[in-house]
Amino acid sequence: MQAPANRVFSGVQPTGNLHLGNYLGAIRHFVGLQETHECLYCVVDMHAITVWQDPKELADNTREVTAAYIAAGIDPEKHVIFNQSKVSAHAELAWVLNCVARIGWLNRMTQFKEKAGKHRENASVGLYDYPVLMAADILTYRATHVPVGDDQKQHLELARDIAQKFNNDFLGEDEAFFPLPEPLIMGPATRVMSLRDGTKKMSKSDPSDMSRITLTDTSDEIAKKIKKAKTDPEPLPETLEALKERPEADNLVGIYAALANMDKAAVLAEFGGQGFGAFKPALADLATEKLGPLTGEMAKLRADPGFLDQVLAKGGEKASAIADPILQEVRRIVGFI
Ligand code: AQP
Repeated sequence: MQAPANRVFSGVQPTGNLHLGNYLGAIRHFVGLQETHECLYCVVDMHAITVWQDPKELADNTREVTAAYIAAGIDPEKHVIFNQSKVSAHAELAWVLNCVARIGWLNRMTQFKEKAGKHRENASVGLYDYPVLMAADILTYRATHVPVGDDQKQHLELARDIAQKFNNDFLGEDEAFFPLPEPLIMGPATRVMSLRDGTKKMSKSDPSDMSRITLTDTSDEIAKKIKKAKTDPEPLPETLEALKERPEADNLVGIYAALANMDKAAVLAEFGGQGFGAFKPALADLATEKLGPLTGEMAKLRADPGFLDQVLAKGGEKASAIADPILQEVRRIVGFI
């Protein structure tokens, strides 16, 4: 069975509060890859339920991520947009890979430690097993490239280890059924930080709505959040070295750079030496200009849930058509009759 040369897979969880980090770290890059790769973009609803979700909200949030994909510029006709639970191959391969992955490997996953926190004994088994399902998502399509934010790097390394061990265990050193998927971590905003704390990742589950810019915020809300964003009293530095010492300033400069398609050095060349009183309004204007059309288009798409459901249904069929023969081959390799 011929392996694909350029197949992209990635996903976003439908857990609400889709934010600027999800957009700049992931979704925006999904769009560009359509020119050069065959792309599958998934709404990972099975990942979402590793933490309890209200069923009605899960369905709404699934449509919200679908709308964000399309509004950002992903073409569901040329590529594949679908939700994970439509394609049973993900769950089936996850079981096989559960038997390949080692407990010691999962015990090292920092995201589980952060999310389970002090209540580890009470976390779902699914939350612990999340990275194996993620490996299955990618390998179900024998995807070669995975665009993600920086926080997913460790999970991608685990997916590569699992693919390698499957190949070695069943086929020997010289044969590779699964490609080792390459992470694509791109641009100046690979880890957008909270607007309230420059040492914490911007995240959907932060209790403070002021910590994130969401993809449904109005221009007034965006301006207010940027105005209130935590900063230090110094003017912006002139050099990247000096910027590194100042997490909140670094974060806002990174966001500006990503939105303006510049690098951070170019932003400092323009704003270095100026105070936040000048920089924050410029950032708010830029964010409104760039996010406004996306937010508007998302709202239009959200008003037509029937259309979004149709996109997901069609995408599910296309994804299954790719996954089914690969799963058939996995069954044969493993010895299932
Ligand atoms: N702050 C971020 N900066 C850059 N990229 C980010 N991503 C998430 N947060 C940032 C990237 O967005 C994609 C989808 O993420 P996800 O929804 O599947 O899961 P997540 O990483 O758990 O997202 P959140 O928002 O941080 O949710 P909670 O609050 O539940 O932990 C991924 O490519 C991710 O790297």
